Amino acid sequence: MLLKALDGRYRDSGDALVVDGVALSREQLLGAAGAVASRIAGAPALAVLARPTVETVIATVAGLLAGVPVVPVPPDAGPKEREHILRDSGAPLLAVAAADRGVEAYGARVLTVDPAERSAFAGEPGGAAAFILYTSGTTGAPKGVLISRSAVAAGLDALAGAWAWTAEDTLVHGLPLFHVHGLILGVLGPLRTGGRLVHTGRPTAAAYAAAGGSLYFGVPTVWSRVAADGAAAEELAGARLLVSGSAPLPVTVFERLRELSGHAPVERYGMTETLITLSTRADGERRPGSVGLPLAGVRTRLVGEDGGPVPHDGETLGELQVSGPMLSAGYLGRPDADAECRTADGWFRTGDVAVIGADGFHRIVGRASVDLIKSGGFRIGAGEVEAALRDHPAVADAAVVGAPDPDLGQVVVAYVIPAGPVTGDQLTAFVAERLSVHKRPRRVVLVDDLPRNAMGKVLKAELA
Ligand code: MLC
Ligand code: AMP
Repeated sequence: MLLKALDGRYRDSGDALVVDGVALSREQLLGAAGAVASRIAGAPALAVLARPTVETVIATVAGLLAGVPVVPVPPDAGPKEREHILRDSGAPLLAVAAADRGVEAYGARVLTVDPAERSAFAGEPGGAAAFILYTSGTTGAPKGVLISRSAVAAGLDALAGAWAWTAEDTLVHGLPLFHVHGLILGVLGPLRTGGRLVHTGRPTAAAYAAAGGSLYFGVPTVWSRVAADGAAAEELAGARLLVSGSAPLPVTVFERLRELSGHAPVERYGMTETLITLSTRADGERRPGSVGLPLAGVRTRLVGEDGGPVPHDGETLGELQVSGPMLSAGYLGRPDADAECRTADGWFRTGDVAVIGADGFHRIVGRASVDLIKSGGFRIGAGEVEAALRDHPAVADAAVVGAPDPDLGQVVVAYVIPAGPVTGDQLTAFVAERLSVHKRPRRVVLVDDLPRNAMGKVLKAELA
């Protein structure tokens, strides 16, 4: 069983989870998810408007019970992005909470999730894909990553091993429920290990401090805000393990957390396409700036620009390639994109530049492409934001880069050649309305021209 916590042994042991203040026991979760599962059985996919609510958790579990791939839709996705996800995934159903039943579903049928419903689902889970998760590439619209049930199981079990994660743990986080971090690790993790989940609605320092958990997840922006709020960080002294991931954790934040909470955070590395592949361990060294060792079943290698192997000497940079049982099954309907990131011998090219030490510890140095930006732990493709900006009638051309930022790691900055009167704030609002709000440029610079090479390609390194 994928979600061990929902089988007979655990069912009656109190609240399984609390999401933004709403509690559900395992019985309630299984009953409500069973009712949804009966209604969706046989569908090719189930889109879920993934607000941080118990309805999102119920719909996700329903998809897993019925063997229908779940397609989380970011709740703040503007019309352009939402329509793309619904049409590209082919999901005929969109699960929502009652408050959202009037939402535009672009041809999908809206299905309202009722947490009070109870029904046993007797069917057997069918298809192999558990999730189709949309994520940005360097260009174009987001692609759907096919994540199998077996990848989820292997990925979660490997993390449970590394972090000594058991049914005794209460996991606390407030991350969005439409990505690997918040949804697969943060919701299915506790349902697989049998532990409890407290989702705080938003990942604020105050909410983390008040939650009293044993295991805490955050992206570096969250940990940086916790560390800046000394009293909140001190409240976490009673926890067992603080885990950071989705972007590089600054060494200063690592050290500050250790000083205030007494815990050296565990840092782990992954991607939507691979789930988590590297981590420091609960029972091992937690080295600032390092994402540790391969998880169970994972192999890694570094490849140089000439395609040859790179020595594991802690100094020489190479592209990180990974293999393991938690890797995705490819991009939905995009064999071309898939072929680009898999090698002939079956390894996944992460696009991240790393070094590996003689002791096997990995350090992520950065991304090979300037066109993938990480802001607050969200992955943002420069090409998608540029395309949205070019849809504005007063934009002649645009180039988008990530600039360093102490809070968000990187911020989206747009260099725009105007074709008419327009302000930066108008362009920011324009992008925020069409795409997910976090993809909006936080700074817009109006320019007469963009630096280009002889081929006419914008020199982004000069802009960044
Ligand atoms: C602001 N808002 C606007 C707006 N400007 N709305 C419309 N138009 C505008 N111009 C609103 C937003 O909707 C939101 O409202 C509010 O302002 C705050 O938004 P924000 O400024 O974007 O939030 P911020 O504080 O910057 O968020 C920081 C953060 C967030 C850390 C909370 O970045 C976050 O949740 N990050 C987690 C990303 C994550 O989980 N990544 C995992 C990827 S998986 P409202 O209504 O919402 O308050 C992965 C694999 C792995 O990477 O390894 O884990
Ligand atoms: P996403 O697909 O949103 O999961 O983003 C994956 C990318 O996030 C990776 O390719 C890395 O660039 C980055 N990433 C994830 N975890 C870490 C980490 N611990 N340190 C540095 N970068 C990370």
